[in-house]
Amino acid sequence: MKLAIVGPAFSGKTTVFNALTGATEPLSDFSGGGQEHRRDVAVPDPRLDRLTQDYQAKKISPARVEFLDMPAYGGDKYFGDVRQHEGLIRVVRAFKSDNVPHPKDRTDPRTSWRQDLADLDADFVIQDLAMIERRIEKLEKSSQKPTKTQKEELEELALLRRIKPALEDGVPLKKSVAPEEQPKLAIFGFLTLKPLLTLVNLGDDDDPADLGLPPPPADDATFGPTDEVTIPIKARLEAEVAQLDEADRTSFLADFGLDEPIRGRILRLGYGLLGLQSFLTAGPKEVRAWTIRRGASAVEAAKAIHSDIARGFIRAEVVSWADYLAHGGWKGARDAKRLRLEGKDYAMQDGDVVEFRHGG
Ligand SMILES: Nc1nc2c(ncn2[C@@H]2O[C@H](COP(=O)(O)OP(=O)(O)O)[C@@H](O)[C@H]2O)c(=O)[nH]1
Ligand SMILES: [Mg+2]
Repeated sequence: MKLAIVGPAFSGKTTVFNALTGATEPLSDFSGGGQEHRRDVAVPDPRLDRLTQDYQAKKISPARVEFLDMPAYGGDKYFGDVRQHEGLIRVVRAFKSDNVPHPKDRTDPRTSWRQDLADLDADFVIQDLAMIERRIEKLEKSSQKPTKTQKEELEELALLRRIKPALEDGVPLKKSVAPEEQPKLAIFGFLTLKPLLTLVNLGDDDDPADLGLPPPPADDATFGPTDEVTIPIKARLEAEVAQLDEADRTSFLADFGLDEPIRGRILRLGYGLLGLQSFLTAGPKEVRAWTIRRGASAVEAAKAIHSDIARGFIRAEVVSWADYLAHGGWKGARDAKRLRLEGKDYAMQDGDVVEFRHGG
């Protein structure tokens, strides 16, 4: 999973990056666009800890997520780069500081974050519209000639003409295009179709309610790719938290009324927004979490491990995570007849513990 951090200058993007990855990249000196940073992090997963213990595994391989802290906001190259990413984390500023300039001189944090978000929404719409217009223009010319691809070109042209008006009204494609039609548009990398998580960056002592933020969602696991989620973050605090060791972390968080570092939460939300889930494999050599689409079949899951396993697929032996816990592990679940033999088409569930049988 790859997530790009985007937003206006000095909103706290690099601070968020440091909070999410534990890096200590230098913050903006306000002279310009800033650097690009990239870092991979392990997705914390208590299920893996349990498996490691049960199997006395030598190696633990968590799922990984890559974060990219994008430099200066704006310009064709910037938006071209953003298009390459599977999901976006937007950061807008709601902290008050006389030392940190606002690129549009918006000084009241209670209102500025909403204006900044509205600007970002509008920019994304404009970028997507420009892309559609360029493509329509090109197709109008080329689809006149009878060629092998003429039929597809005409279909694409019709589709683009159909989705354009809503965008002209400022409606993101995620809202105007039916979910089952959205995959057809994947090749364009439209910005308003991207899974989106918005972080409103508060000062250390701010209360989200004072800034008009909606109460945080109760269950992070319920979100999917068509949802848009906005949550508060105290990025500067969280970046400090990321530098503490386990013992200090808990008391530091408690002092600020927080119950866990925000990284875990953002990863959970990211998984949901990108429509992803994990399944688990376990043995004495290695326990491992694998990332797949929600709704992926058993044979797709097998392919995530190795194409040979998918090719020679015989069956999947599956214990759900709930059964694994309820029966004290794989063997207990098997003795209680909770081990299931599933075929290629079985729809994988988050946390399934799996052994694939394959031949050849
Ligand atoms: N008070 C306060 N300042 C912050 C917070 N987050 C970032 N800043 C400050 O804002 C400035 C810009 O932060 P940076 O992460 O470099 O922003 P970027 O340009 O979006 O990458 C730095 O001086 C930070 O110390 C925050 O949560 N509270
Ligand atoms: Mg930066």
